[in-house]
Amino acid sequence: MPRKEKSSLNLMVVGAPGSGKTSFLNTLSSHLNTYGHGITKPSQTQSDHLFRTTQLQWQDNKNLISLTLVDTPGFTETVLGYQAHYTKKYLEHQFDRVWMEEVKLKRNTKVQDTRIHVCLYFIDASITDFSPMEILLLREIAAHVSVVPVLAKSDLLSPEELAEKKQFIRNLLFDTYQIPVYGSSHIDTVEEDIMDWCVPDLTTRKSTWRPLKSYVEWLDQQHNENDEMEEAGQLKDYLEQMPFSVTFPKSLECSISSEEPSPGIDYSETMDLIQLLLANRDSFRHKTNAYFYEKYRTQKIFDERTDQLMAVHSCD
Ligand SMILES: Nc1nc2c(ncn2[C@@H]2O[C@H](COP(=O)(O)OP(=O)(O)OP(=O)(O)O)[C@@H](O)[C@H]2O)c(=O)[nH]1
Ligand SMILES: [Mg+2]
Repeated sequence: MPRKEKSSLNLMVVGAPGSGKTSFLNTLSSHLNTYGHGITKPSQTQSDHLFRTTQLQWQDNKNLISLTLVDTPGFTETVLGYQAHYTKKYLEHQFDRVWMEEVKLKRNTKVQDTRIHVCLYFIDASITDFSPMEILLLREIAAHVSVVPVLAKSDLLSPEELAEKKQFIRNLLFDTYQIPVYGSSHIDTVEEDIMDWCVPDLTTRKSTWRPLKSYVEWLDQQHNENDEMEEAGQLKDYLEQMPFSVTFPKSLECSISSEEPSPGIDYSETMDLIQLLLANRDSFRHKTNAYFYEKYRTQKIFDERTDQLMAVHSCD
């Protein structure tokens, strides 16, 4: 029998209180249970102050996937600054664990990677703007991990409202606040050879910020001119669809939801999102290692050298 390929994905959910973060993680687990060949390892849950971690293993015909799901509580506006601080600390702590292993003389190559590879940011369907604190939180997270925005409880919107809301959120993220979420045209290049489809400037890899409309047009042009630019086509499709709308699947809606869903709502985007997460798990992991961790590590070395130099100068 061929050996199964092993891979992993560490996923965190953050966002508005009561926006369905925990429900989505439950939907994801039950989807894997139903459509995979079962969750092979009983899930293990650990809780600390803010972060609730569940580990599961899932397998399909070819793959054995370890999933770590990190749930966080939604916060009201008054404590968003606190949430931004602790979320950043949490993400950096996972980087430090890898760093501490790297500087050991004898490294343990089997140590588990606890760095978060992707963060789903839940945006309430009633959003009219991001508050300054929410922008701070989003920027902190997006500096450490690929952030995939999602529109929560989309069943409460009509199809027209949904399309309008998605366009509104895309404009807020890309054009008004320029938040470097997953797929945006921004990247601080710290390494020349970062290769994956979410790296924006596929030909020159410069650090640029393009307004969404012209960026999508540019991707389309790249894709049409060069058949090999399949990534550009995928990225364009993603940018046109994001934020994915998330809703209970039909089977769960009546038993769990306390609110009335709109009739005839399409649940496929929840499944599209799950597919995106699973299909791009290697790319998310790669970006965490080659970009976010590398950026953190470079800064850490720089800070340590600066401290050493300051100490030498203060002794003179
Ligand atoms: N209509 C509708 N209701 C939902 C959906 N997802 C969750 N809910 C309901 O919304 C409420 C909150 O859901 P949770 O999953 O606990 O939300 P949360 O974001 O984890 O909440 P906090 O952890 O308190 O921030 C529950 O009553 C759910 O049944 C959805 O997609 N549609
Ligand atoms: Mg919750």
